[in-house]
Amino acid sequence: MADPVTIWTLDWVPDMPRGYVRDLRLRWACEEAGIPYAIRTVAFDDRHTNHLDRQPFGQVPMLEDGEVKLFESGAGVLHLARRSEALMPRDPAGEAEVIQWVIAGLNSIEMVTMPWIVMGWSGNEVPAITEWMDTRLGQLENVLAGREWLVGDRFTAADLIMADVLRLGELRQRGERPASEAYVERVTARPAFLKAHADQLALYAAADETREEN
Ligand SMILES: N[C@@H](CCC(=O)N[C@@H](CS)C(=O)NCC(=O)O)C(=O)O
Repeated sequence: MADPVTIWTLDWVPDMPRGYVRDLRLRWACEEAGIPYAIRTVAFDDRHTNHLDRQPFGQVPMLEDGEVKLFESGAGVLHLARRSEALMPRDPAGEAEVIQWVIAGLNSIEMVTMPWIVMGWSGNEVPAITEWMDTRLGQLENVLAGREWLVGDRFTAADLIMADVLRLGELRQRGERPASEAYVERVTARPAFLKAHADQLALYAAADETREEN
């Protein structure tokens, strides 16, 4: 049996981020890899100050694996991928490509999509941000039109991160990108994703009841 890890998340969140809190990436990776994990929480209400020693931005998730203590979901997923071939091939070229695409998902795609999404919440459109995102998603669509998976011929941590970035409803409703849509459908149909997603929703449904009692 693989050594268990601890995934830290928030003890409660409002409806909106449920199913999207990034501890899901770590849960999903553990489910894919067969790594046992425990969930622990920090309080939502004073999240910006109650765990700064472990996450300097007052966010989640964090991952603990023995002496390894990490923040940043991408770092956590890559750490888990080093533990399991289910997430990352062992040949140097395949491993390097997974790292490359994980970073592309976070630093070339999510780095552009998140400002666009936050801009939408604020209602103040900045056309340059929209154009930047449309271009970037169009480029990714061209990549995904030619392949089923980002690295080699199977699912890896690169797909976990990329599909998690792309699955936001706001992005999927903007423009026509059939290959990206099919990719998100395919990757998020995996049993490991469905379990991680359902478990996160269950955590917050249970937290609602405790919160109402207090
Ligand atoms: N780059 C960070 C982003 C972490 C992040 O945005 N966490 C959100 C939950 S998904 C959070 O903690 N939000 C609470 C807040 O910022 O107040 C990562 O990937 O771990």
